[in-house]
Amino acid sequence: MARSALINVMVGAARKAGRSLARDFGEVEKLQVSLKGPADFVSSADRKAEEIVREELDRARPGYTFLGEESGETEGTDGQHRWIVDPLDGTTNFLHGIPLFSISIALERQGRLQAAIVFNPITDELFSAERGAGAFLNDYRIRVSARTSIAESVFGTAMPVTGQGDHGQYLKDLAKVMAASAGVRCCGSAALDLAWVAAGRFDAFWNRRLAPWDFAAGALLVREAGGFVSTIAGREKTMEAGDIVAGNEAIHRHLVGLLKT
Ligand code: 2AM
Ligand code: CA
Repeated sequence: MARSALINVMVGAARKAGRSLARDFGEVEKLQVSLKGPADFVSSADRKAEEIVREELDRARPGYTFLGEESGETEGTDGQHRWIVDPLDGTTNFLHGIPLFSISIALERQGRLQAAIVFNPITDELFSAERGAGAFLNDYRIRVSARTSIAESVFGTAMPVTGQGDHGQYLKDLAKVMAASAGVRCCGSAALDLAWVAAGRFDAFWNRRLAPWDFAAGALLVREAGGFVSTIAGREKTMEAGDIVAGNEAIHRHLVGLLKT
């Protein structure tokens, strides 16, 4: 597959940061993180990965605005483009030695999503999309699933944890989806969950509280794979709205209907 120069830049940044994360993940697995404790070690792995992504992107496309989970937003001189980066989505998995995490890189052009990468450096699965050019897993074109029956569908979601989100509301959502579906999976990396919707592994995904870096790349992947992305109210998804429903056309519509009521 011939990739655009832009996607090549993003892939280069994701792979370089991925090598750093994979090395650090190996240390977590071997539990050789005694000096500062695993949580400190993981946040330093996270910051290091963001620095690598930032350096690589800046070098290739100087002047673009950069929004990263670790460093916040740095306004660029370009005025047209903004990177939205989560260098380690699935931090809790990483800390626990669970090999489900990702690097998420999105590019906005004049406020619209233009290109996206979600990369799992452990499985070496690289999801990519560019506006109007489709979505890919490594070298293969991917599409959302064709299922139309909610009873046969599998859903991804991200669950709130202690001190986070509205647990009562979440349990209501979950009760509805459990009662209607073939299964609910919580993998711990929202970016990867959305990439899995794009690849047709999950039929849909929902969450009520995500930050832009958790879903920006995943949202473009789903759209370019032929799927739909909106808020729970069914409105057009914006970067500001934290809630999200993504899926193939039929299951997206069913899920919005279920969660809205
Ligand atoms: P993280 O690993 O980068 O923290 C967990 O199921 C998913 O929700 C992960 O993608 C996680 O991202 C994200 N997440 C965790 N805490 C969050 C918060 N307070 N706001 C938004 N997203 C969060
Ligand atoms: Ca995240």
